[in-house]
Amino acid sequence: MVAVALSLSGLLQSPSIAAESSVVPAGVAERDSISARATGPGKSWQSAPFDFAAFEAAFAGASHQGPTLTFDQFTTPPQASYSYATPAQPYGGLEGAWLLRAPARLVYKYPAGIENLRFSHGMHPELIHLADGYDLALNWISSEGQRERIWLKRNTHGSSDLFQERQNEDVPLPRREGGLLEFQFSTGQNGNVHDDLFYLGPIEAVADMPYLRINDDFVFAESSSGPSGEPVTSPDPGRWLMHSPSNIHWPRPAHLSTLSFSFGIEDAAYDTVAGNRTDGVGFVLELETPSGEIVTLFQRVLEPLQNPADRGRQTAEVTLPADTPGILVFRSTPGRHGSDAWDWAWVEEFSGRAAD
Ligand SMILES: [Ca+2]
Ligand SMILES: [Ca+2]
Repeated sequence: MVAVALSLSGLLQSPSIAAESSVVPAGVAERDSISARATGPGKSWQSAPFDFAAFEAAFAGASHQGPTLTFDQFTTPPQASYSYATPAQPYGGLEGAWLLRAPARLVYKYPAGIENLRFSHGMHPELIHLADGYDLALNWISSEGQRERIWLKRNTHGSSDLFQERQNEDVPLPRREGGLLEFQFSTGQNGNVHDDLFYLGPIEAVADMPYLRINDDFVFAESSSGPSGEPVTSPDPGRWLMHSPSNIHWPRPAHLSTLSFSFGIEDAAYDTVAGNRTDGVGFVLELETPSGEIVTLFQRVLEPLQNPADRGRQTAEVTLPADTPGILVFRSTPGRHGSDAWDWAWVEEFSGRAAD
């Protein structure tokens, strides 16, 4: 007699049992329609579809843990984390990675403006000869609940010589305002959850454009330009080189009420022993309104060679006019004496406060 268990985990005691799943483009099982099927001589059985709603409801009140999504010096934990059979737990084999079992979901706030997402995943090394693999999809979920597939990978024996290795991904993210980013793991080509123990993380978000931060939101510049016309560069997280003349352009966020930042000139720019003699750098923040009017919000010239008070890190906090749309422009200029020699300026940590 063939014993048939109706739970997915029970069915998996038999290697002859596969799961039946609906197929969406590229063959990944939809998360609400996985069911298991058993066949024997002249007979077959099929379980009820896997009840993801009940599965996720069982996590009510639980803390949702998993790999953090890192951007520069900022980290974001998952808003929700669902892993079959056991909760996500840190993986000792790779710093920043967590172990999960398919089916699994991890949900983060969608990192608007992020250009690429880099992350690692892979089968637990002790199970690579036992498991048949898993599928991983990245989805955007709109605030209305619409789901759009961004990327898909089938990590299955035969799909890649790299199956047994750590998978290092670099996925371009489409620009989306708001919504959620979902990592969706399903049980793979044959729908078999047996030994589907894998890891995910660390997850790193990448964007080159300067940003300003308003609480947990990042607003990325539309454009920037350094002295040679190339976009400004960032030697350290949150810091941008503003050798004169440079500029950064942002669309003015409607709810932005104040903007603070730090700025300065490298010590080496006025190292007279080395022969370096900057004649000063101007720093300007302007708002260009749709009618073409330029509203100067902040202006300061630093002449550190002559004025010790102008050396080192300076800070500013600027109040923006309410209800005035436009383009925010931060600029560095050659200063009062007009030379751009040794004008090694920088700016960092644009931090905004939203109107109440
Ligand atoms: Ca599998
Ligand atoms: Ca100068």
